[in-house]
Amino acid sequence: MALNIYFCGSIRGGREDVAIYQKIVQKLKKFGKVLTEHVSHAGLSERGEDAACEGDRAIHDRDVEWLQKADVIVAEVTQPSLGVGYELGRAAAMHKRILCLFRPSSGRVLSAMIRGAENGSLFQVRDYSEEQAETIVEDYFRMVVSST
Ligand code: 6IA
Repeated sequence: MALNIYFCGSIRGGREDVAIYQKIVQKLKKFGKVLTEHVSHAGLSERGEDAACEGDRAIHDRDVEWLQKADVIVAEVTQPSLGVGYELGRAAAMHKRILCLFRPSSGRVLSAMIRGAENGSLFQVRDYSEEQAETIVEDYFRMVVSST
């Protein structure tokens, strides 16, 4: 059975990394159904001029339902986002399998609440460079598939 994959990336936190989100989501689709492909859509702006007419409560409730349904959560955490941090906290409380991807080349330092949640098993954090994005996803999912 195909894995349900929940991809997290910044929306209102800023869309600077959307091209990388796209690259990651394309790769994730090889390993399962990506429930949140819209997060990687270039047309989705942080201000929402592309007119999402659903309210914030509907977005929140649907996303929490998808988190519950997800087998694996993959989050690009370089661009700080309250929503992504919240999703990761909820997912960790649900004992989901989580992979966080961070690019040190951004010059940022990852939140201790994400870096410090790494436990070598369900919650993993990988530093990567843009060129490594696809390989890192591939290596991770090979490990997940072989352990399930
Ligand atoms: O705080 P942020 O907006 O950066 O949170 C981004 C995260 O929250 C993403 O990983 C999404 O899964 C979730 N999220 C936030 N906003 C939305 C949304 N529409 N649709 C789906 N998931 C969302 C917001 C559109 C709005 C800009 C008009």
